[in-house]
Amino acid sequence: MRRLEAINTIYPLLKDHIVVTNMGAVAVELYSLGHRPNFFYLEHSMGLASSVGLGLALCLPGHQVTVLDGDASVLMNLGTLSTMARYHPANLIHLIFDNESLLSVGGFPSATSTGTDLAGVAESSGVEHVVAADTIEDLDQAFNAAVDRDALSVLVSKVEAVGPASFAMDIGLLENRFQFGRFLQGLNAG
Ligand SMILES: Cc1ncc(C[n+]2csc(CCOP(=O)(O)OP(=O)(O)O)c2C)c(N)n1
Ligand SMILES: [Mg+2]
Repeated sequence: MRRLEAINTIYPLLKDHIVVTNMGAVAVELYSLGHRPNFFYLEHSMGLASSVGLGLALCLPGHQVTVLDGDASVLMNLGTLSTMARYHPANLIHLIFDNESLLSVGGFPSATSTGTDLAGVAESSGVEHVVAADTIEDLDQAFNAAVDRDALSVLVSKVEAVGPASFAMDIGLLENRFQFGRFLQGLNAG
């Protein structure tokens, strides 16, 4: 499965979520499907999209938060899974796209290419609902179930190591930061 196709499948639901993405390819791909003020592309801070998403989910329990992450980024912050399991916010979905590669910096193999099983790590970390969904149909079903579940879900999807042709995004880092911040402030005011 291609990640762009996978994101496109869940995009109608993402439109209503607070979404935090990993940097690089996944950010560009979500952006290419249509930017929204509730989308935050966490640039540079590799491994921390899930930590930002966890913080937002805990602070905004009335809103669904979805993190779109990458295998190598999760691998360099594995403690995020045990912290998530410990606080298990019911409104958090952590979707990890595992292309077995550090694709956005040239395509070096990550440890999932040599056997590390991120779904297994999430389960061993204490996350109750972990689903491996490697086809569009399975991801569609797993993501919808996660939204309906009202419990922390970690989804791991194997995807092809294919990214966008260009990494250019017509939104500045600071523009995204301020727009997203105002969106969150609006939620609090409402
Ligand atoms: C702390 C840190 N180290 C390295 C980088 C450079 N870097 C940016 S994206 C990336 C690879 C991310 O891999 P993955 O999370 O699997 O996502 P993919 O690119 O495969 O979609 C790296 C090494 C960075 N931004 N920050
Ligand atoms: Mg990767």
